[in-house]
Amino acid sequence: MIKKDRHMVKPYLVTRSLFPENQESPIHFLKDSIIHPRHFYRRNHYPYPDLPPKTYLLSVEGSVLRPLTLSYEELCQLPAKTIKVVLECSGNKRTSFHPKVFGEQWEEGAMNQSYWKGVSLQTLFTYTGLSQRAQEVVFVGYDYGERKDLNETFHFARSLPMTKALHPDTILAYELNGKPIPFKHGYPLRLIAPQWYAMASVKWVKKIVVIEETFHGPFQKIDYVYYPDKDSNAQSYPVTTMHVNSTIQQPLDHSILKRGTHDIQGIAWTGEGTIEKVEISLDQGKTWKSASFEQNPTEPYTWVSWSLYWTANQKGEYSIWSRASDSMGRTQPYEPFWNRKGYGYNAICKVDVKVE
Ligand SMILES: Nc1nc2c(c(=O)[nH]1)N[C@H]1C(S)=C(S)[C@@H](COP(=O)(O)O)O[C@H]1N2
Ligand SMILES: [Mo]
Repeated sequence: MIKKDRHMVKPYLVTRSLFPENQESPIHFLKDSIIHPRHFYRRNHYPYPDLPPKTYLLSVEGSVLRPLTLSYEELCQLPAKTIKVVLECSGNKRTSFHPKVFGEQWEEGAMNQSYWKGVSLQTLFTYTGLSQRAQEVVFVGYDYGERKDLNETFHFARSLPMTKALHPDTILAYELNGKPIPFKHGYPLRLIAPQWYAMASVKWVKKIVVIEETFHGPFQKIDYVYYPDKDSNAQSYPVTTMHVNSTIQQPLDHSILKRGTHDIQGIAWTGEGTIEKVEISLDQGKTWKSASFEQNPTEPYTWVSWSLYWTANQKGEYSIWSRASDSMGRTQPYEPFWNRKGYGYNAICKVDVKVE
């Protein structure tokens, strides 16, 4: 036993900033389909909030017929569902943009896949009713702080349009992988909005407000907006669903391999539809070979693990490219869609190796 422990090496998170805490998963080493919360990336705009766990009450207010306050225990009594969901930060892979973009320099590990259990908002709204003029639902987090650009204090808050809020798989979650949500990931209650980039999945939900207009909070109207132009806000539009994407987990970028057969492995995911195909190229995209899936790729909201054997008999340098396509007919592009805040990077994934 002692011998085994001495040889065991654990992965740790990779730190981007400590205050507020922003750390990513060493995604290359995380091959399980469910990632332990210990390896769950952390993305925060503000210091962690203080919570009053004993007296916690969620309020559902605004443009509803019967406003409601609910305790954690009461919420846990309502009909619930469990869904397996990929959460990906919209800044994931930001460091790959050229020219470089300001912001947390995430590599490929600002993402996670886990089981979340909770109550559909749709179910919650059957208790409150909705006014006919209801347009969006705002989720306000307990965390707050000053924004550098506005000299003003805000809570982290985001809205969803009614259609997304009422989708049966948009849930107010209270469990992560069968246990109460760990504090850093949103205890006691967290919104889970599958298919959208993870800024939509508000942690530490304090209140839910139904509004009759569009929400103008800074995390909606300034951040999490695609600005295609470097110097102006022309043609900007909000960040919503995840782009079709893939990451090569093995071999590692710039690693040195022996001659022989290697198992190229990775994951692929998308924000609409499901993954249909992952292709690998070893000749800069001239020819592509289909990788095989390790599980049924038609499960919604999840990533699929894929692999392909590759035999390298000759010494030399190789570039391994992966390209995923989804059932909506979308394929990872050769060139990323550059935007000023660096969201939604999904160009073909490339890993260079040397065979000796
Ligand atoms: N209340 C609150 N919710 C939040 C955030 C936040 O800073 N505060 N960050 C968002 C962003 S941008 C991401 S990517 C995910 C990160 O979730 P995690 O820290 O559990 O990985 O939470 C989202 N929800
Ligand atoms: Mo994010």
